[in-house]
Parts: sequence; C-alpha cells; structure tokens
Amino acid sequence: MAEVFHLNTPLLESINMSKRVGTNVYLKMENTQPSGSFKIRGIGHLCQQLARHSKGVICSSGGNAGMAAAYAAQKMGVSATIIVPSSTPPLVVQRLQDQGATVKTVGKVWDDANTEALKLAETEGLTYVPPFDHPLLWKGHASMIAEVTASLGPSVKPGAVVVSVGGGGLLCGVIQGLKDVGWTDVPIVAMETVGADCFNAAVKAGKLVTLDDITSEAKCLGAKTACKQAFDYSQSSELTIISELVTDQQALDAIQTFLDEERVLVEMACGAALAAVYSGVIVRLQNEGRLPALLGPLVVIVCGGSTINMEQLTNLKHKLQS
Ligand code: PLV
Repeated sequence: MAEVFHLNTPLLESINMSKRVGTNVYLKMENTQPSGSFKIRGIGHLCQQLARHSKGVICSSGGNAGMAAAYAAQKMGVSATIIVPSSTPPLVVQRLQDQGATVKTVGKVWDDANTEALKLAETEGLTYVPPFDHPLLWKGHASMIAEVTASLGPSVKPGAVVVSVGGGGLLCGVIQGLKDVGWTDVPIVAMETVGADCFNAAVKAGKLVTLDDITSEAKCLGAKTACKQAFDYSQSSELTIISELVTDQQALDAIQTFLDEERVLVEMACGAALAAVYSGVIVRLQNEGRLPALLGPLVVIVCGGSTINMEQLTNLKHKLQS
C-alpha cells in the first residue's frame, strides 16, 4: 500500500468559540499537518497516484499547495519546482526552499503563476500538481471528514461545517467527505474575503466568474476563478452551501483572537473561516433562519497555512490600518 503523507489531526472543542455561538464548536486542526495545512491530504494523494515515477513535480501555488507538493516530493525522492506569484511573502519562499524545492516567482497573482507552471510541465516533462482543481485532491481532502465522524462518535452529527474557499478544492473535498459518510444534509458555510471572492461571485452570478484582480490580503484564497466542481455543487439542490464574505480586517481580527484564545497562529486564508464565528456570521445566519436556531455542533476546518509569522502579522496590521 502507498505511504500516506498526512496525519490524523485532532478535533478540539473550543470553549471560547462555543460560548460565542451557543453550541459546541469543534476545531479540525489541519494546521498541525506536515507542511502546515490541509493541502497535504489531497496533494499527498495526488502525488502518490501520479508522480511515483515522475521526473519531478511542478506546482503553482499561493504557498501552501507548494509546501505540500515539496513535502510529498521530498518523501518520494523526486524534485519539486514551485511557481509562486509575487504576492507570496519571502518567508514562504524560504520555507519552500528549506523543504528542498526550487522556487520561481512569476506574475502578480496565482493565475499568472499557474500559466507558467502548465507551460513548464509541458516543456520540461514534469508532473503538474494543481492546488485545488482535481478529483484526486478532493478524494484526499475528504479523509478529514471521515476523521471528524470517528472523533465525534456514532451518535453525533455536525450542525454545520465551516470552510475557507480559495479555488474551491477544500470545499469539494469536504463535500465528498460528507457524501462518503451520508451527511449531505449538513450545511456548509463557505467563507471568503472581499477581494478574493470568486466563489461568492459565481454563486451570485449563477455562473463561473473570473475576478479582475485579487485585492484581498488573504492571498492563498486568491484564485481568480473557482473550480467548476465547486460551482456545480453550489447549484445542487441536494446540498446546502452558504457562501459568505468577511473583510480582511475581520479575517485579521480572527487570527489575532485565535492566537490569544487558542494559542495557535494561522494565516489570513484560515482567518476567513474563523471569522465566521468571531465576526458573528454564524449567529446572523441563525437569526436569518438560514441555519437552524438550535444548531448541532459546529465543525470549523482550521485549514492552517505557512504564510504567517509574527513579523508578517505585524505587517498585515500596519497595511490594513493605512
Ligand atoms: N491555497 C492554495 C491556492 O492559493 C495554495 O496554493 O496554497 N486555506 C489555506 C491555508 C490555503 O492555502 C488555501 C488554498 C485555502 C484555504 C483554500 O483552498 P482551496 O483553494 O482548495 O479552496 C491560490
């Protein structure tokens, strides 16, 4: 059997968050994965399937998909080339290099880096690792829901699951996981920041939308277009996907509160999901009747992320003040 690169992560009850929402809040601590985020689940699985005899992998990334690809490649003994946009902070470039990857910075946003990665995959004969748009990624990500069911025990079902959405790979994986365990009636709250809101724009327009630019500081949510599968799920009458936005300031406030209360530092992309609780989105949805007033346990996917340290946090604070 192929080696699995990801870990089973803890499901922690948060007393502080539970107080805020009025129901038990459980945190799926994907920040504790090797490579720092949930991405290793899907990317590890995809690399096992597609890159075993590869000359090397190439991945376009805001940072975290790249971290996962570099980690998997190192474990498999193949080379990794990661193409990042200029918005990826130097600290991540360093972390990628420390993980043994060759890093190339191309363009302003992820979409530019992705065009280059696809080109190099072709010309250099490398295995292309997409960060969010592939069924093998979704299958890998789905394993986190199987773990949630095991952690909650047989008689407990979530009232809702909260996820961040960039290109929609995490969302597709969570939905696949919910399908696998027969929980398709569990609503999903899909969180983005204003300015990295391609999924919300697609849901509003009733079709896939390509954003002009990424103006949010949550750069790892910064795909200009959501993947088709995520959009198709949003149109499905069998699922309840509630797409919600928070501001960068709310995402930043969320990561600071999370650091204070849970003693864990995560990046802005993850802050979007945490802000669903801290900024009162969940309570508002309950008041609006879009989530039940008597909500079962809320599961928040703490997707994690490596594009943060204390210096970056301070930079973000200054940037958002000005
Ligand atoms: N980040 C991707 C895409 O960036 C990347 O290259 O790393 N939370 C974190 C910490 C993430 O890094 C990402 C995606 C997401 C959430 C959203 O996941 P997605 O893209 O599968 O919806 C441009």
